[in-house]
Amino acid sequence: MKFSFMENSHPSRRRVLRDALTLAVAASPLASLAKAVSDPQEATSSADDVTFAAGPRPLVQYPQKRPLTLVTTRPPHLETPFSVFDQGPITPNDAFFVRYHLANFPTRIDPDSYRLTIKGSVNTPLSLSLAELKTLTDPVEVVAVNQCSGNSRGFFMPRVFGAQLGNGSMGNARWVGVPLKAVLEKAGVKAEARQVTFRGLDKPVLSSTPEFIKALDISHAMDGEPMIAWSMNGTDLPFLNGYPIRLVVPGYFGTYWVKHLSEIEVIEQIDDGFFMAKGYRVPDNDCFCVAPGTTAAKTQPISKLPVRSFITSVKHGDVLPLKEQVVLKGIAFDGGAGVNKVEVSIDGGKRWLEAQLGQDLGRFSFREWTLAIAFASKGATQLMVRANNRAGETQPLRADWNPGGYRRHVVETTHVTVA
Ligand SMILES: Nc1nc2c(c(=O)[nH]1)N[C@H]1C(S)=C(S)[C@@H](COP(=O)(O)O)O[C@H]1N2
Ligand SMILES: [Mo]
Repeated sequence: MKFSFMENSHPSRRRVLRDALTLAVAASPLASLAKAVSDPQEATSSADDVTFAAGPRPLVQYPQKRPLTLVTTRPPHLETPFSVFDQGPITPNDAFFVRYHLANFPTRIDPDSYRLTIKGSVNTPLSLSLAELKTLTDPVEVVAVNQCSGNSRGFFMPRVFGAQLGNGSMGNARWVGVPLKAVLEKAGVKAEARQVTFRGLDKPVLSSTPEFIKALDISHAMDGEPMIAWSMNGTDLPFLNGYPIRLVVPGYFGTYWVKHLSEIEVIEQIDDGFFMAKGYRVPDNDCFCVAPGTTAAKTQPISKLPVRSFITSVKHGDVLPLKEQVVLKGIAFDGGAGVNKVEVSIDGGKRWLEAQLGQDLGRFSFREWTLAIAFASKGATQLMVRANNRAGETQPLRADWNPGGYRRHVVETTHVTVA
């Protein structure tokens, strides 16, 4: 059966939904901030217009968040309304997307008694308070994109299982914390170490559901880039983005960015937990892709963000003026090589024009781009945008396919009319 939010338009159904959301935050110290979900009838008209079979999606409001696009309620998966990405290269905390796997996520955390445990193949197991963590070494800062592996999954053709995400499961923020390396060095990693695993405070509801545990190779964990962050855009992490501390893995998909980080374990084998060995894997080949409808013989854990770009100033169906200057604007990003060129086509891909790049906030950040154009003729046309990075990578004109619906990075096309 096709799920439609309109099914909730019956008053009693509507109340059930609203109560379920209120319940999720009722136990939280943030409860006073919680707003019930807006009327789904009303919300459908204001939500992002995603052309999914499921229809337009409603907006919901959670603590510390402005209304965000609802994907699922239990556990919460909320997307950033796409218009936010046109308002600057940094995604505001209250607009930042939210993704959880397990319904039993924390609603109350006491920073004074919070502990981060470091155990396993180390010389000195540690249990650090937040104060100890914050003073362990000089804090470091990075502007980095957190993008869900399944961002844009809803556009996969043929369609794939999993949450049908639009383009709003990504965000760019300034993170402050300590390098993971500093914490591991304090504990003293043993020579036999092969990987480091991370878990947060959220727990499965059923004991048969696997815990959310992610792993990085020891060389990556010790290379100075992954960090344990407590600050996002100059303030504490929002509760739903991992308060009080989360792992930040610049250049890597969001799945590794473990929230409410509570336990780090150094292990002497390759982690065989569900979320490394079964979930979040991509075909083990150059394009991380297979022919639609097939599966790969060999897979590997998803890792770095491919180069990607969007037009943010124009949306599908917009009408643009003839023979007048229009400044197109958007964002581009990659896994850390750094975006060095953005090209735009206003004629469906026949000719490509080089856009001007905006301020460089670092190689893991969104990079804004602009391009002044003028249309010479009337009628329907397609705007396209393609980014390149310093590693010589670019975006494909035809979408790659993989069964998980991961790492979409096809050249985006926006259908407009010139009149
Ligand atoms: N503790 C915990 N951390 C987690 C997850 C989770 O389910 N639990 N999901 C991961 C996934 S898949 C993504 S995309 C990011 C999303 O980060 P955000 O909710 O801050 O946007 O968190 C990651 N960290
Ligand atoms: Mo994700």
